[in-house]
Amino acid sequence: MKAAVVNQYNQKLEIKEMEVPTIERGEVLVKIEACGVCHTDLHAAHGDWPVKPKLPLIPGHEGVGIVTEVGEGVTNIKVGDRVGIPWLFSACGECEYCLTGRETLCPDQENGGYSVDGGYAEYCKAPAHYVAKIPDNVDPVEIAPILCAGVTTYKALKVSEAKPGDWVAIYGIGGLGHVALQYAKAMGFNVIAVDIQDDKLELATKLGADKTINGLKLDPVQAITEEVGGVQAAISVAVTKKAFEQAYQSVKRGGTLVVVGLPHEDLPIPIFDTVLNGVTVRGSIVGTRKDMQEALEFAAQGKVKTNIETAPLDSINEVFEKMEKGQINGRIVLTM
Ligand code: 8ID
Ligand code: ZN
Repeated sequence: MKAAVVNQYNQKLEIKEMEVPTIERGEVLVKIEACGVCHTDLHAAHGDWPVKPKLPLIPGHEGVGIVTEVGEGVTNIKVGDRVGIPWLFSACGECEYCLTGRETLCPDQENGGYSVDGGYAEYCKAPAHYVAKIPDNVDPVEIAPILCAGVTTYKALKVSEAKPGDWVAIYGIGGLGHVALQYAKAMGFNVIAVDIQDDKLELATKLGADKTINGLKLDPVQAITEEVGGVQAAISVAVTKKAFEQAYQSVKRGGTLVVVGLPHEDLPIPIFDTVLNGVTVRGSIVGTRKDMQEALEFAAQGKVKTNIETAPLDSINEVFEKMEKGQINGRIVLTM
């Protein structure tokens, strides 16, 4: 099979022929149709984070495809089913987090396209209990970004505890942000989209954002304070510290900053303001299998639509280059 492989951090990916994975008990083999390119994959290829991915690595955690083989003992998935292979590749099923429906916090989890090989390939294997069943009648290419961008931002909005009618700010209208704002609208929030590029803000308006702010032209904190008195929740899915600082400052008293983007920097949080204003800062990592079902359902019902462009698998290095330069509006999805 053809695959895109990270051999060393900060080097171009190699497109090479590899063995199709052999499945074991409880696993399924998936012929990948499409795989979205998440900024996390770029962090992985750069070895940006404290926890490093395996090497060599086939990245990709937005892979969608058709099951061609099922291992012994698999009862929930059959050959011919369309499934997605997400970041939460597997969890132990036994720890306090798994037992309380918080499997994304499992310390023994594996991560697709990070600790194990992912979807930048013609085939990928995964445990049957952790693949996402893709609803009927959706386009496999369009649905791919929901596997990470969708579920992650849907979950972040849920844990923000904002209520219908509240103002919510989304910082960073990229792959995650452009679906975040649609989930936010579908959940009944008023949405302010913040980015540093006008074309991304035009897309945000088209997708339903109530207000947009270009952070290079206007101070978003001042604008948000003046226009709506601060937001109940700010979700930062940008990849710069500056956006996180501004997102924190945009939150009104009693509000929440949800930290989702993962720039390799620290976020200095002022103790005095956090205490006096009763602000919550919380991290949010992808979503559980139940969150995934819900996030996919929003898309299947047409309430959330990804803005995608396709590219062949072997153009991954150019796709990464575009991502680094901020030249992708929405998501690029690799097709096999
Ligand atoms: O579960 C999680 N927590 C999770 C899941 C998936 C992805 C976290 N992530 C992380 C990724 O690893 C990455 O760090 O979320 C971040 C965003 O991923 P993405 O949406 O896939 O990246 P992108 O498409 O490149 O979009 C980034 C956007 O941020 C904007 C850019 O213009 C772009 O639209 N942006 C930047 I960079 N600086 C900004 C600023 N100062 C900004 N927007 C507003 N203000
Ligand atoms: Zn991702």
